[in-house]
Amino acid sequence: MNNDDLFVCIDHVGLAVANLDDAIKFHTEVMGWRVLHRETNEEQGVEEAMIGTGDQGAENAQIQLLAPLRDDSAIGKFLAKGGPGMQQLAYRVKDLDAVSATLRERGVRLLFPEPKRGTHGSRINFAHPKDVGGVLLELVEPAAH
Ligand code: MC0
Repeated sequence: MNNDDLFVCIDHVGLAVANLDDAIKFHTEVMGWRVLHRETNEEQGVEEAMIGTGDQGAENAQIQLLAPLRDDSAIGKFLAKGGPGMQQLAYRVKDLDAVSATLRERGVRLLFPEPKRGTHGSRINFAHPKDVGGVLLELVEPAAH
């Protein structure tokens, strides 16, 4: 990573799914991935699982399965509008506050005034899809574990 790089790498790609257990079954039994982590995030209205290879550490990009806890959650609305599919691309950052300030200076709207809690205690925010080429972009600062 260069000093003036904003992003470290792709952290994960998020797929909206209607039912987490069904999606896990498909992605493990058919696609051959393994579940690396699973949690519920009440604030975001999601039940989620991170999948990858068995010996993969969190340093590699993962696939995130996102199922809605409520119809009026971000994932619930996404599913109602277009059905299951890729909902977000997530870039890893070292310093979310610094990257957020830079992006705001450059005219990119972030969806939350302050960071939220994401997977595994990470700090997250999102850039509006209309400002980044039609993709919902999540910024992730991993927790220091
Ligand atoms: C909406 N749009 C999208 C989009 N969602 N474009 C690309 N990807 C998406 N996922 C587009 C719509 O098509 C529409 O375009 C415009 O953006 C406004 O959409 P809307 O339908 O009016 O707005 P809403 O109410 O559906 O909200 C969209 C928004 C929302 C992105 C603001 O989903 C949100 O606040 N997301 C951030 C939180 C989140 O996604 N949480 C769940 C993951 P047109 O052209 O029709 O105007 S939680 C998570 O990921 C955590 C656990 C983690 O990783 O740690």
